[in-house]
Amino acid sequence: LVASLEQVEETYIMVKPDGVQRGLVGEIISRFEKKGFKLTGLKLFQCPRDLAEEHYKDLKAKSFFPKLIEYIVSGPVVCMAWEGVGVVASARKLIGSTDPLQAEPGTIRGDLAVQTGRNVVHGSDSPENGKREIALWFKEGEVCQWTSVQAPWLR
Ligand code: RTP
Repeated sequence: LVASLEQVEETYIMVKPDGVQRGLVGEIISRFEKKGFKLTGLKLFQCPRDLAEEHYKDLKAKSFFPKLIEYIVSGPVVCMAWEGVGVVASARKLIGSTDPLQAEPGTIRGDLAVQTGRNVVHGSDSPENGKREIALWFKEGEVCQWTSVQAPWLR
């Protein structure tokens, strides 16, 4: 199987507080499961302010940064680690554009969101950030490696 030789990556996906409040957790998890990726970490978590600031540190200079931090700490989030061939870019495609009005129908944001400041989900933008963010949001032992018997069919 050719694709099995390609790079298995990991990415950090997070249902933001609006996604939890609106009852979209199952719907969002389902999209990544159905695509064929492997869930390796999952928890409901009230994010402390310092962690939100560390996660979004590259956006510190942006005018929307304070509002973004308020949003992320406003209620529990669902933290997820997903593994798979090309999962980082593929997850970004499944999620859709940052501005939900620009996101294509069929994507999570295109189907389920309206505002950039309430765009229901986060996904890492590179394999390096995937690793960095999983290490930031999960403690040792919370990410679980397991063998999927479906994997040979999916890769
Ligand atoms: P994310 O990191 O959450 O997956 O989002 P992204 O890569 O699509 O977008 P990014 O530019 O990294 O922005 C991070 C999050 O900040 C909020 N945002 N608000 N103009 C605004 O009010 C504005 N711009 C960005 C969004 O929640 C965005 O997802």
